[in-house]
Amino acid sequence: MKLIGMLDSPYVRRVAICLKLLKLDFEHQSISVFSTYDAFAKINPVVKAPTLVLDNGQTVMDSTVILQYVATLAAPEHRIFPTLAEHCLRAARLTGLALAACDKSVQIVYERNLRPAEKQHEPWIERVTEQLHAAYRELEEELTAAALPVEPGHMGAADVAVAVAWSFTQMMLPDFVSPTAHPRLQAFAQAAEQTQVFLDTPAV
Ligand SMILES: N[C@@H](CCC(=O)N[C@@H](CS)C(=O)NCC(=O)O)C(=O)O
Repeated sequence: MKLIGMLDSPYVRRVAICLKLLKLDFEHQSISVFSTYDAFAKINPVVKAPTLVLDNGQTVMDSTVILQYVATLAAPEHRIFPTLAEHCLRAARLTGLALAACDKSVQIVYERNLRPAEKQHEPWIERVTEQLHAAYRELEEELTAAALPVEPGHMGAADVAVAVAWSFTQMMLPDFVSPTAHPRLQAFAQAAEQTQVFLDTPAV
């Protein structure tokens, strides 16, 4: 199978890292939804990254949907989703908050980079920025309540989502969310970024 999309997308990166945690073989093609729109559209006319192309030619999109599917292909000893209800609830909260943080960060980046300056709508950016801060505030509380693992064999899709989201926001919007106000997120993401699977899957 092939994973299509650039690793500077947090959605593509979380899928790439999880595929490696699941020990599944895949080919990664760094095709951009912007600079190589036409090439992307030939693979998936909806032009959404990530797109997974299966060996039978079918395509699947949306990082969460892709992960749900690929998790079923892995050997039982390689798990990225918990099975116990209380662990599932925590993973669901972490993932929802991390993906909201990604969505809000992406909205700000698109607003800044894709719209002409005179068409930027400040109240919208303010609203999205508040939502971004709320997501990271809640994530910091979650990590204060209980730390997240970075050890191989213990990291799940939710942990990957949190680390990838934080790194993405810090990379794309360095002034927006203070690392010192979120010490646990900062420390966790830094530790995750030092693990082999993250080092092998750089955002740039
Ligand atoms: N909910 C989706 C979001 C994916 C997404 O928005 N990807 C961006 C790249 S970071 C994209 O495809 N942008 C092009 C577009 O939406 O037209 C997921 O989790 O995969």
